[in-house]
Amino acid sequence: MSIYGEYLPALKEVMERIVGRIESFNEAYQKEHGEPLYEHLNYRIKSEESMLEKLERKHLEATTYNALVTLKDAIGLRIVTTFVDDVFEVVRLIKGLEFVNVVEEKDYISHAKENGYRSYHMIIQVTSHQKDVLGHQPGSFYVEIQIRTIAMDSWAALEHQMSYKKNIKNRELISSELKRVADELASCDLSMQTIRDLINRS
Ligand code: 0O2
Repeated sequence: MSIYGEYLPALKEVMERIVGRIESFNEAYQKEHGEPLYEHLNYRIKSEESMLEKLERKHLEATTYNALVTLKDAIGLRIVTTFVDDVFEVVRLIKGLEFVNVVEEKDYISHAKENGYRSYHMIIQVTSHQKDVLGHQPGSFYVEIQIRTIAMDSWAALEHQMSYKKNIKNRELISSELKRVADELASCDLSMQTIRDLINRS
């Protein structure tokens, strides 16, 4: 039996609904501005294995309720943009969707994590005509969305590799190098944005 119980079809439907709307506003943006709002969009339903691992890590019982309500990232989207301003435009557009209720926001771009991690995180609730785990119909399901630039995304992938490696040598040195690079990338992101603004204004 799946950790998602009978709700897997609903999760898929909710994911397709939000992804579809984000893809259509990207198309509309491209038509209007001649360039896309984001470079790519990845999405997934967290695998059974990862969900069970996370429940255990968080000392939570392996129940469908905990997988879908206590943890809120069974559905996850990552949107990667070229420019920093576009991250905030994506956030604005998502907030404007009529079937979306924003539950939590973490702006790790304005306030980077100590290790240098930068990204904009949102937890949203998406309404669906399907029944949810609380028995409500129409129901609602949580979706975690991470929005960041290409530079922030490549940094996070590299840092993720390190954090998952056990017995790594020179961890402190690597962490401080990662932090240094994160700050350099943030500075390049700002310069890229400034140059783009100059080009657009000229
Ligand atoms: P997984 O297995 O990747 O999904 P939580 O609510 O437990 O997910 P938290 O800290 O309350 O965690 O939420 P936060 O800070 O919004 O982080 C959620 C996710 O963002 C993480 O999922 C990572 O995918 C990513 N993330 C957050 N901080 C970092 C970081 O320092 N480096 C990298 N590479 N990614 C980060 P989890 O929790 O790892 O679970």
